[in-house]
Amino acid sequence: MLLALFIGIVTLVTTAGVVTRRFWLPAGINQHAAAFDSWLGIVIAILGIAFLGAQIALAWVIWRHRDRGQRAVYWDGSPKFEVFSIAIVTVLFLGASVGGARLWTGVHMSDQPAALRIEVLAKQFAWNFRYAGPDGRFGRTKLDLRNDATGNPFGIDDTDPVAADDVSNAALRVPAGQLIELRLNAQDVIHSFFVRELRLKQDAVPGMEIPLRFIAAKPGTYEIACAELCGLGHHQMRSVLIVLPPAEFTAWLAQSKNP
Ligand SMILES: [Cu+2]
Repeated sequence: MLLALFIGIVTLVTTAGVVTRRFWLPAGINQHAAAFDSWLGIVIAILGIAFLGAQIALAWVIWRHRDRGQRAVYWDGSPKFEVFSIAIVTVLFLGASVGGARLWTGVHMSDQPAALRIEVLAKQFAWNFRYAGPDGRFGRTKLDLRNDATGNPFGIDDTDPVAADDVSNAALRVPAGQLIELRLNAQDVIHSFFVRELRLKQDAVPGMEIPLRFIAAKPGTYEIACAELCGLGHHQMRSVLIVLPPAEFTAWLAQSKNP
């Protein structure tokens, strides 16, 4: 009886939190985020109805068959009902993935040329970002030059003239309203680049260079979190995405130099 009441209360609080948007993501900062939110809203509404139905049924069964001193009975279940529920779940899951696929491919598979490419190096437990500088070309790097103590996490080779204007930074600065392409790489284990306001999450895998494209329309500072449990210091692995008006970004890039 008490258990049925408890389930009812937890269900109500959870549902109310989502319906009133108290448990929700922070406001998005681009078109993708808006499209993602409306799709997420549909999926959450469908799942929410299923969740409510299942929890109410559970509470009802617990209350209806509570111990009143009667003999326990055993029920074999109903194959028809099971097949029916599996069919419904299958349709919902396939529908959700087909419906969401367009949104996903729009972000990840577009062949529009990016205005700016930035290399991202994830490692235990920090993020580093590398810009090609005003010449638009990334210079040579060497693994044995990688050194955090000297401020050169990418191992940029200063003897290469192309590398002279390369910029590496622990924060990610991007110009607002332009298509950015990150090239994600990991030095040690799998990490995951996650910015809630962009509604984007992508693993960074050692030995792979994974592209991730986005446009950040609204200037501001947003948290970058590592979304893959990557070791003891995982909770400290964060940085910031700073979205700047394009002119400010160009000025920042021009005055920053390879350390
Ligand atoms: Cu990590």
